[in-house]
Amino acid sequence: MKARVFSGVQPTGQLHIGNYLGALKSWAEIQSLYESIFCIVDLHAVTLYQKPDELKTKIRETAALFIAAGIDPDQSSVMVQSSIPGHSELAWLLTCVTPLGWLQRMTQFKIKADKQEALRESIGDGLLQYPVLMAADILLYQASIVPVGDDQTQHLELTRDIAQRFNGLYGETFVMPATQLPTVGARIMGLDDPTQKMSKSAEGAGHAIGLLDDPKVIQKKILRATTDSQPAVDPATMGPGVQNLLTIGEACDASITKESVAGMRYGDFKKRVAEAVIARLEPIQRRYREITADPLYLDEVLKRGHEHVLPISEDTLRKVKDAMGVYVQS
Ligand code: AQP
Repeated sequence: MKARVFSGVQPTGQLHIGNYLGALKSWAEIQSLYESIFCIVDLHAVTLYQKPDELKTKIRETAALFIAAGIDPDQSSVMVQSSIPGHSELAWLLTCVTPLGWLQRMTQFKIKADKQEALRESIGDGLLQYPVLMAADILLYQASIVPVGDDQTQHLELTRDIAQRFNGLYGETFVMPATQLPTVGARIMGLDDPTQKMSKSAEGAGHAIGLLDDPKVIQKKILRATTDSQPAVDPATMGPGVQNLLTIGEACDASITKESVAGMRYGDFKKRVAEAVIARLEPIQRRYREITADPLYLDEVLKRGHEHVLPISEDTLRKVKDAMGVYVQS
């Protein structure tokens, strides 16, 4: 039997090159080796307010981008988190074994809670509980491999801690999942500020390269990306902005290396990186347009994904409930 892989993306904002290089690209590369489940995590998206109609559109757009980026629905299950009730049910059961202190220590919680406080908004409980829901997503399918960008490493450690605690309290129930980071592109930084992770929720038109950005827009964003005061690429002393562009370039085109760009003036280097990104995204954008031209195809893919994963989720929940002693309907 093949080991199982699970990973997900929130259907919020514009999917960007960081999501592609940190997650989707490696999913497509490894999917034939494992039994893969790729999920549109809409329950995570609503930890912050989303306009309902926009969220509905984004769920479909995200699913279409998964397929356009190379996820093959004949090989992998593409499904929507809220379509499987087990995600929220298991999240509650795991909440009951998770100490509050573990959640309050999560870096992403601290950053997002600070942001909400700065906006004088009260901090939603969902923001705190988010990592337990993520643990439930993974443990529900007994996934042993979770390919993510490195911003999720801490949440994965928490998932293992929760699984270990549950197994310790109630007996061996969950498979222990391992993180799998891509070798290049595990953390792509913002083009406007290379000290910040590229993120869908960040503001600023020049922050991220959207997977559906027009080639002219991509070129403009890269040409304007923050670098440093040096005139040309010096691999020994390059700052975080140049390093980030190099990482993006290397991950999009293997002929771009530290050695091949050494000494290039920044203008030429940026043009080279822009060319590589545009060439890498062109077939994805073309395929995306084909997929979205046929809404029935997407419905069918999501239905198939749902049907494949539902029995796995029901099996785990039955085991968890039985282990905890809560009522299992026969
Ligand atoms: N910058 C990144 N570099 C590499 N990988 C990344 N991922 C996200 N950003 C980068 C990986 O993409 C997958 C989906 O993550 P997400 O849906 O949480 O995307 P996001 O861009 O982080 O979205 P948000 O809404 O803006 O979230 P916050 O504000 O939390 O950053 C994951 O595998 C992630 O590692």
